[in-house]
Amino acid sequence: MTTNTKETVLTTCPRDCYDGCGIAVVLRDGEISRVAGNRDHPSNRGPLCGKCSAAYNGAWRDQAARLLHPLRRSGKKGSGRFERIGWDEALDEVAANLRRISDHYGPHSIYNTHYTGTCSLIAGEFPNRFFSHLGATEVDPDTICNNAGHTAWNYVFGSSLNGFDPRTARDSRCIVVWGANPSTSAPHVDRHWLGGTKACVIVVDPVRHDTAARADIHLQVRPGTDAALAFAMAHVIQRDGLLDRDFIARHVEGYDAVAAAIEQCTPQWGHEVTGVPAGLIEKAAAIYAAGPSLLWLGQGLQRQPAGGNIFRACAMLPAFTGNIGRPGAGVYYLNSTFDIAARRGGSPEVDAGDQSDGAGEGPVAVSQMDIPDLLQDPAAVRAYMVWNCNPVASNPAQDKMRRGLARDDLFTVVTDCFLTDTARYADIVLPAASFLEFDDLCCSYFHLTIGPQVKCAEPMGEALPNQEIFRRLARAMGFDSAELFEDDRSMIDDMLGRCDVGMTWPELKQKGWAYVSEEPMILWRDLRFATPSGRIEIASLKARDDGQPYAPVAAVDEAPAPEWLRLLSPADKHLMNSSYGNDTHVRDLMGPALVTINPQDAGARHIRTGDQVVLSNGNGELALTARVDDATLPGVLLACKSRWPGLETSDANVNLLHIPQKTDMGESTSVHGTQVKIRRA
Ligand SMILES: Nc1nc2c(c(=O)[nH]1)N[C@H]1C(S)=C(S)[C@@H](COP(=O)(O)OP(=O)(O)OC[C@H]3O[C@@H](n4cnc5c(=O)[nH]c(N)nc54)[C@H](O)[C@@H]3O)O[C@H]1N2
Ligand SMILES: Nc1nc2c(c(=O)[nH]1)N[C@H]1C(S)=C(S)[C@@H](COP(=O)(O)OP(=O)(O)OC[C@H]3O[C@@H](n4cnc5c(=O)[nH]c(N)nc54)[C@H](O)[C@@H]3O)O[C@H]1N2
Ligand code: SF4
Ligand SMILES: [Mo]
Repeated sequence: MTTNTKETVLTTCPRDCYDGCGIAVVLRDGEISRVAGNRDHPSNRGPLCGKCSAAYNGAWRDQAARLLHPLRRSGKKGSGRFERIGWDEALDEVAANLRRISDHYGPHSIYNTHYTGTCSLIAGEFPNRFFSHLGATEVDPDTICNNAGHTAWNYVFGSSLNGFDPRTARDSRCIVVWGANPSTSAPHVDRHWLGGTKACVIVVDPVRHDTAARADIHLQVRPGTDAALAFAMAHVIQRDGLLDRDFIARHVEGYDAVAAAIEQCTPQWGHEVTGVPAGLIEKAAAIYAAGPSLLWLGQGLQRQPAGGNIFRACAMLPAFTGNIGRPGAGVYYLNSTFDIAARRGGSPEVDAGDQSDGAGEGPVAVSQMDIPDLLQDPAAVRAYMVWNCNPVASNPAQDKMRRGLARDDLFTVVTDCFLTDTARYADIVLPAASFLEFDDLCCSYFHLTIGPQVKCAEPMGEALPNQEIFRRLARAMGFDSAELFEDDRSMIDDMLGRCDVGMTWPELKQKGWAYVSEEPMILWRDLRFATPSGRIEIASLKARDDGQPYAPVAAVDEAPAPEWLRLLSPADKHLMNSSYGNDTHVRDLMGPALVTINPQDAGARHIRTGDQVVLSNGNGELALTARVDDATLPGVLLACKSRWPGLETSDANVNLLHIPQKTDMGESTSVHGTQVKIRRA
């Protein structure tokens, strides 16, 4: 007798993506046959993005691509030669090394580096309890991505994690997307949210990407000049009587500290320093001020040397026009959807737990920008514990990263689903289960939705979810604190209870998603801000105490010297950071690594589309294929991030050229401030 069953399981995409899509997994006879979009989910309303459709039906379910067993290095570091070992042996070896290093040199010489490989709550946070207990040094995760923006908006609003509810756009007359590229980094937000709005869409970006091309107004600003653009827009608002003086008097600190500077920043001056036509500055400012307006500041925007100042300057626009806290008006960087859901209770995040008191000192965080250098120093870093990230592909100074990881006296453990470029340097590799293989909770950081991550299959080979790996490692270390062993279901029930979406776990699994509230939320409605004054702080004593300017300044980055160009390396349409870079179908779609160059710069160097070119700076040289296109400004190159270095003909990706210069605040990456020369190969 043949059985022939078909079942659909609703789950959620846990990638580091604004969209937070719903997934429908089709099981035939209990086995996954297709991973597709959940058409009833409010974010995607149909298919998944192209990259996930490919990878979730490709590499992520391919036994030949996945890591199936713990491995011990059997060749030179980086050679990728390993032998299969058992879990007990692997964990005992890791535990013995961590104990040895901790006892001899202190636990701070063990570095915990992680980020958003999976953003599901337990798999993304639980392992930090282990490292916190151990007293390891944390590599501050946000410093590779968005910490300048967080730091700046903490000064201004007292939080960078409370944005707007996208559904409030039904009341908006204007939506500004500033330094984000949703057509790539949030494809369903781009299609359904921006695509469906009647509001005037204004995009501010040096690149005419698809969202910019479709916008009502595109302000094609020179990289790193956005603070000046914000000041010039504020000039128009001030000059034309568009300030909301009542709102400023009640809710804003520091208008007086910038009013004189704004007076100086005419649209004509703005044009000269930013490249944006004065008429467009006037027009955009008037439409924004009339409101109700939404302002979305992208993560790309703050990956500039003065990214923090840029964020503080942009905040003047909502603060001085009252475009926050009412229907259709608001500001957005990221939504911490779980925190927003938990307003009525405590925070539902899986917190990192108590710090070890045995170690005598709590973990200190260091910036990702310091890691390439620190890895060269045997006295500083003795163990490098990597999970949920791929630093060889994603971090700056790729060459130096590899040299550091090649150190024989560095004990490296990598936990991943795949044998990444970083994993190739590991002493011990631990195989992680994928999101299709265990239960967890997910949320979107744009939409105010929470979704279940539902187990659809047994983990491949001997892979285990992050949380189970670190429970077992805690046992191998002889730790006995109860929080290190908490089980998944108890954490899920606890978080669901605290975030109060009115659904139990079985109900959430059935429905596939839940909104934090049925009706659109007006975030910041009470206009109470967690700043020292309780108001929006355009000028900030706290910032000044931290060595920052008291208020934002109308400064721009110095223009590159002759022959030098700015290199932008934002999100790649076909990848999720470096994830999917090993999927064969995705690789076919991507083709060779490209650099886009403006016809003017190309002509001066006799470069044509399809030519091999070499990009160079103090870090080294990288060969790419040229694409001549006026989508980028003269003086600006575009080459997307995060291809797998080891799969490139040049054995490197664009991070070879990324110099780890810190932003003005938050010790964060300024990758989009990178400068290079370019020539024909
Ligand atoms: N040039 C340039 N570089 C950049 C940027 C840029 O704009 N330009 N952007 C930066 C930004 S914004 C970010 S966020 C970083 C991202 O950099 P990383 O944090 O390194 O992100 P990924 O490269 O995606 O690496 C995530 C890894 O986690 C693995 N993974 C997925 N699910 C799981 C799981 O359940 N368990 C475990 N253990 N592993 C899992 C994936 O296979 C993948 O290898 O890159 C930064 N690098
Ligand atoms: N397909 C795909 N989606 C992703 C990711 C991915 O790798 N691939 N990564 C995810 C992650 S980790 C993140 S952090 C987000 C990032 O997504 P976004 O927030 O969209 O940020 P980026 O992709 O870094 O860059 C967005 C835009 O910033 C612009 N930009 C750079 N410098 C400046 C400047 O000085 N001024 C202005 N106005 N604009 C500037 C770039 O030209 C680019 O178009 O995307 C997430 N989504
Ligand atoms: S990566 Fe983003 S767009 Fe793609 S399926 Fe996941 S949530 Fe949706
Ligand atoms: Mo990121």
